Amino acid sequence: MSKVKIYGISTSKVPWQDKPAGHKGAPVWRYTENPIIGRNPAEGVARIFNSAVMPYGDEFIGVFRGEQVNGVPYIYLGRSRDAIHWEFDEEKIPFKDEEGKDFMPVYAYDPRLVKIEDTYYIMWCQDFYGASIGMARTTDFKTFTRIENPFLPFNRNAVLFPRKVNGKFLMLSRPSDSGHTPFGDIFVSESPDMVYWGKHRHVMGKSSEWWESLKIGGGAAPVETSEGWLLFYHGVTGTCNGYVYSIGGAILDIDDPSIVKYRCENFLLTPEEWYEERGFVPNVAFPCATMQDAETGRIAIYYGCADTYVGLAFTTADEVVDYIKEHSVVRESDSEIGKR
Ligand code: BMA
Repeated sequence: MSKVKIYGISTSKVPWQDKPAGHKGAPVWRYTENPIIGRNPAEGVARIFNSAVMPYGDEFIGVFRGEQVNGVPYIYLGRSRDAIHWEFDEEKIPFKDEEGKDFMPVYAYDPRLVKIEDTYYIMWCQDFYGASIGMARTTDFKTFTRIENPFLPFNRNAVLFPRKVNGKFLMLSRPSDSGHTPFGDIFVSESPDMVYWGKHRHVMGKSSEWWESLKIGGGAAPVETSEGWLLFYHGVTGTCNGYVYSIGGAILDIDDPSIVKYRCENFLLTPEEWYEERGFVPNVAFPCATMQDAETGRIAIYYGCADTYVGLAFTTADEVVDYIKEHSVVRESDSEIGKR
């Protein structure tokens, strides 16, 4: 029985392996059969990574970043019985506009998937006269209706909260530039209707810790717990040979998530395995989803590896919350309401 309570979508079928004996550092450990999705996973798709999954009926469903062989990223639907072995649709997700006409983005990458009430929302990065956030909704994973782009360019790494807070939809995002963005803080915005977004607040910025000293960005949808919103995000450092992406953890105030209650100064996972260090873009661990079981507190983290593979890592709500709290360093710009 988990001491830290998990609310929201929960599945007892969450993939799981026990923590290996002798595991050191943060209480996040990798699936021994990683990566779970290898190269050339579908016809015309060279690599799948940075993807989001969730339970659906008795099985699992996901939105996957598929890098086509021509280099253009798109989103593909995938299904699984065990949340480890995935089968992908041959065609890209067929987005429509509100009138039901085809409305495909020019490109689409880094999708997140969030269910609020009876509707599933997909958000991703796309071209809106520059990199920005695209969004669509579905209730059946057959019809996908694009809704208004929430923000002006340039912006990336948007992820909705899985329920309304104080009657409003909330979404994290990371304002950026048109390139590989050498800066970036996480902000939260609210909306009454998923069309108009405002009341933007700063959530948290980069830190002086090496692994997140350049920029940070939202990752998996925040998990509601009895301690606050548990956020797995990415932190980036710059080296002479490129960026390194690690997974970080923080806990946001449940009623005002612009306030960071705890923020772990240590990374939870940093590229160390061959599939994280070697690939199209080396040294990338990029979390986009979690699945959890409220009863046991088990959490499975899905993360993109080296812009080439999908990896799976495990933790428990009790262990990761304790670790984040024990190693928490919260700066003034994190703990304030984020309005200037
Ligand atoms: C970011 C995004 C991610 C990618 C990362 C590392 O800017 O494009 O999709 O995983 O760079 O290349």
